Amino acid sequence: PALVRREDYTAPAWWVRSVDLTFDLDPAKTIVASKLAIERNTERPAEPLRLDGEGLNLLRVLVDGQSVSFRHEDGQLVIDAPAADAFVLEIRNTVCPEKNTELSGLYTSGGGFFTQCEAQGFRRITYFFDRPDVMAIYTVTLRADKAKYPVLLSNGNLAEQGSLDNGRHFARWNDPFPKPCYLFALVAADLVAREQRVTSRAGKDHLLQVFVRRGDLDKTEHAMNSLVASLVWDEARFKLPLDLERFMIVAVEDFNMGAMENKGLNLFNTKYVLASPATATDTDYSLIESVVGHEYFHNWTGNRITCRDWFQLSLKEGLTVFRDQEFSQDMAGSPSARGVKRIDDVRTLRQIQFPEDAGPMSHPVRPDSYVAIDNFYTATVYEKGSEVVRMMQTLVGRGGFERGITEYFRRHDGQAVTCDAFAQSIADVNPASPLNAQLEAFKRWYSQSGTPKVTARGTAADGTWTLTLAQDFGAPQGVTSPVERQPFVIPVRVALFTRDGRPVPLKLEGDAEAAPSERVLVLSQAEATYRFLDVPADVVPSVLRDFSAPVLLDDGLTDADRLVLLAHDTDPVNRWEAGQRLALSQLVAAITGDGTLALNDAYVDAMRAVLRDPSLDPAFKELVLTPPSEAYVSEQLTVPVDPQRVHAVCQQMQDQLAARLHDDWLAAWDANQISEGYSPDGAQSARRALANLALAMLVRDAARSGDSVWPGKAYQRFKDAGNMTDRLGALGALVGAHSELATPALARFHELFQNEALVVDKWFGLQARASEKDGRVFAKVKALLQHPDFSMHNPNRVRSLLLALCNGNPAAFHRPDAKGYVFWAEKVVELDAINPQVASRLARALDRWRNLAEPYRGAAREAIARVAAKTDLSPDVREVVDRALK
Ligand code: B3K
Ligand code: ZN
Repeated sequence: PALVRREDYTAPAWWVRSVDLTFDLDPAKTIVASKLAIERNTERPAEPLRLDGEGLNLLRVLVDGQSVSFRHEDGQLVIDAPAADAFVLEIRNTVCPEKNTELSGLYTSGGGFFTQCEAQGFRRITYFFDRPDVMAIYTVTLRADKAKYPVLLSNGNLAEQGSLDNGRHFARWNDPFPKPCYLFALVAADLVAREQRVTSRAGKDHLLQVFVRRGDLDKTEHAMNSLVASLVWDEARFKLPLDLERFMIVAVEDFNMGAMENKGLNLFNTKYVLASPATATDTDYSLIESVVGHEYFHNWTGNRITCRDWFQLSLKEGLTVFRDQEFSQDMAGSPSARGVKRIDDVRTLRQIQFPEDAGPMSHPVRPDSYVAIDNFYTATVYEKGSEVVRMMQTLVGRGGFERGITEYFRRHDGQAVTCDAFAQSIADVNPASPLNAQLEAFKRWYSQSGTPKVTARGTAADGTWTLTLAQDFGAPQGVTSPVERQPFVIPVRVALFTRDGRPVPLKLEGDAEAAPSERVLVLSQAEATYRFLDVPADVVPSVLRDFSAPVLLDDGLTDADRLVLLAHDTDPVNRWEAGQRLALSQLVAAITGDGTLALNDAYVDAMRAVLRDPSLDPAFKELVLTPPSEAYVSEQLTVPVDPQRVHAVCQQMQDQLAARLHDDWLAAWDANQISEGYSPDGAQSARRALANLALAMLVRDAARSGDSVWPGKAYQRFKDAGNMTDRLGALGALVGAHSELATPALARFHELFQNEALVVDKWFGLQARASEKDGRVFAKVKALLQHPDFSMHNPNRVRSLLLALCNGNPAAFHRPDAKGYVFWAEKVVELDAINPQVASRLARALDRWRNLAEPYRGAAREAIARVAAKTDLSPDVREVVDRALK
């Protein structure tokens, strides 16, 4: 398959002004009639008309009502010499939605019709210029059997509906806003809707609808509340109102990703819509809030202003992730709840994006090339892209950033633009900011891949504290860059504390005034030195507070320093990080040493102090008391990774925390019981999170000591729980400790929830992620593949079993006998024939094979090579395995 390059971008030779689509929907054979008003782009040299199409059955092509000669070339429909500079092109073709297992284009799910067009699904519906910079006004008519498909939806506003012969009916929709075809959507299904009318600040009325299958209506309240909150927030924070009379969300069970921001008609994976206390966890509730927010925010950042080409994907994704993160923080409210959300985001970034950027799929936030664009919906484009936007906000201030957003819309509303255009808007309205002064250098965050490493060293002498910051901006291993790499512009938030925890005012030499507690330094050279005046002799620096830049930090602190920060830092991120680093250094020492761990007393005492501190948010305690994951630990090693050894040492850590803090876990469990009715709010979910961790620790410790009280209590809790968070927490505690009661509990859980698809996913997922012991988990997953509820055709199921094992359970997957890799290779190939996008995600489970120790490394390489040797791989999987082997 061919490589597409950013530098090859050219503007389209033709524009489409309007699109009129008519669908005669039938699962086996849907007829698509398309009428396009086309105009030559007079700024381009004359070129043939080339329309993208994939797997279509073409019936006819007319130009201004006349037949025209055309040919097929490289999967495109080519009309060599259209007679005029403006004409109407009519195309009629058929597609077969029920055979569309890729879930891209028009497909069936649960007896209804749904679409997914981003990035290149529209070409699987009809011939078109399938590129985001061709924007048109759409009119869509849907015709279908009325009894089977009572609800007919498309983008925009409903213009007309009525009955037709033979029990069929129709609906016509108009979308007043020009859009690229990737934002097109249709739905035809038997659905019901929760509806709510809202009035915006500007006084406009809107109808909000959440469509779900009959029977799921009682699970839509939270999604609707989240939608209303999103609307209110975007108007308040960024002055961005809803621009349509009607805004619809539709839940669908078979969906390749989380959700899709089609104009006025968002399609959602059921996982990010449906919630009831009995079926959804607190985490599900907060994910729903953030995904509903994310898709809603796309209406401006993505839809009103879209991407010029797919290399600019982060223009909409990085920015929209930033917006949803800010939204969730604002919804969380208290400073500590905001901190907890930030820690979550930082953890995701470091756990997923950092390894991605150090492995074979490393790419800049604005990639330079791709084979399959769907492979670039990555943590780099999304999460690192969001960090890049966050750094801009840090450099221009919150108010300056809001002004920048306003300017961005003033300049580019209705256009398809680049990442550069966004950065320019923010910088231009903040002339005095460091972003403006160093814009070109700042934009290296878009063009240079890899995670820079920052070293911070402080020394004190004569009342002056000198901080030297240095950055290593060299290429990550294995990355060759076409241009010479240059330093990044890195905002570094710094504070200083005395050893008894008092913040020290920061008077930077040259500053008129001292900053009372924190100063943002902007490192833009390879190295810089900063002198702070009037600083007491013995201070502990807190560097990169709030994770002010997506970098690896070497702060050179001692354990004693970290204990000070863990006890006193006023920044939740660095306070948490101090604890993580204390854990990490012990884990790494044991892994690279003789494989045995004995937690030091200072660390255990510090963890006890956190657990007992009545002033701390229970959610924060839960984060601090959760040691770094095996995947994260593995990434920190400078020796080849033996996943079994990492697992063994991490297990020792958990066992020792369970044993040595036994009484404190007991106290935490007791202190965090909730007697009021269930609410997914932050305060309650914080307490449940800590209580569930305490329960898991108590059950784990009981397994060691042979005591049966806590497993019994967990089983009781599992049976009686009034909500899914507590039920799953108790079940997880039993499964995680390999308790004998896990088996009956799992059976009971399945029986209770067998008709709740999203809960069945949890049931698969819990078993696939369970802590490995003697190969049991791996064997169980293989057995579960035969379970009647498992299907390779449903992406949620595949994620809950296969991705959970291969991506989420290193010790079960990386086996010395290589069976995990053999299994992986088989499943990648099997899945690729069904759904390349999902297969390609699974293919990435071995991205980091080069870091493995033998015998894992050789066996992993062999498995990748086995997949790569197949000649009929999709471009998606082909790109991933070829890059892995390169
Ligand atoms: N924009 C979509 C992702 C589309 C993925 C295509 N493979 C959802 C989102 O980011 O909001
Ligand atoms: Zn998005």
